[in-house]
Amino acid sequence: MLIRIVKASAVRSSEITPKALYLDRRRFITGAGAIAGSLATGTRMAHAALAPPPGVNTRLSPITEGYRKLGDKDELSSYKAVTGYNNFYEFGTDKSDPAENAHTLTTKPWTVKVDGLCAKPGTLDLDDFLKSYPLEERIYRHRCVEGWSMVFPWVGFSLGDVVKRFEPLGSAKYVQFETLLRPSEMPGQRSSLILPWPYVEGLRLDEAMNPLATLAVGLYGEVLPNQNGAPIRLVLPWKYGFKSIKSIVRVTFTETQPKNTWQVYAPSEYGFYSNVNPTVDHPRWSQATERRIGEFLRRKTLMFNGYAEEVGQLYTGMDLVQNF
Ligand SMILES: Nc1nc2c(c(=O)[nH]1)N[C@H]1C(S)=C(S)[C@@H](COP(=O)(O)O)O[C@H]1N2
Ligand SMILES: [Mo]
Repeated sequence: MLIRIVKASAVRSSEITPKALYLDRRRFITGAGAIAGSLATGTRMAHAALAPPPGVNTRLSPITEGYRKLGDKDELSSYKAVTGYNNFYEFGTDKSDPAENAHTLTTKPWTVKVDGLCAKPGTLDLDDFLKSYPLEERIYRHRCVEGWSMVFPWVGFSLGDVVKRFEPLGSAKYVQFETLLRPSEMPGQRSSLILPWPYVEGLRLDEAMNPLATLAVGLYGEVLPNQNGAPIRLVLPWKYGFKSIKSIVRVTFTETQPKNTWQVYAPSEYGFYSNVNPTVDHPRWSQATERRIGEFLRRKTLMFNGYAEEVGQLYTGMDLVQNF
């Protein structure tokens, strides 16, 4: 089973955001690099209009304002869309399955094992571990390889700060991540036909150190809903969404390029780097455009999802077509 193309009719904008709210929304998230007061105010207003319903998930605090450079036409996707239209095959392959099924996942207690080529390996209790990382809100575009996208505020911190703490050895060139394997709570894992389990992903170490690379524990100011990868997941906004692995239980430093699930499953269709690139089509569909969830017309996909300035230097001299 391969990641499916989403039909434009699958989600109508009226299902995502009630029309009155949609029309009411102030759209001030503009201007490359603009982190001015007016922008902050605009973002807060947008949040007020799109905020999660009260009492759904625990509010996180304190949160400082992090990266939020967006384009003129980028508006926040609604909380309902962000938490109701998901890919998390451990809970089923339909977009609505994770929201329906992921409540069965126990996220406390949660431990993350760190091993491989590093000076400070160990097993961390997530609650303790989180205390040393101040939370930031980062607003990113999120582009799935299937051709749809969203924009929304994550809560988290830099992956690079975490990586440093484990002191990777000079021989460590890559880092691999692994999702929880718990078929009793993850119904999709009861079938090996869906994907090989557990889901794994990898990055080159310098990619992991890029300031955009985020470990997220929340979104829209709240604790991460299970369907979005609770209690901790990666967010790599310049790469196709499948690189942003959910519900992480293990981090391993390696010398050789680690496996990633979608590449193992279909090597002719999915690669290791998987940077968003409108000039390299998927063998079965174009990547030149995308559908922003909640919008009708498709928009152009941007090189590195619009983050070329921030991450382009990681790939100088590389053949971006060959290394899809
Ligand atoms: N463990 C795990 N991580 C995963 C996936 C998955 O099926 N299992 N799906 C990926 C894909 S294809 C995308 S697009 C994003 C979706 O994240 P979202 O549901 O929070 O939008 O998660 C990624 N991380
Ligand atoms: Mo995806």
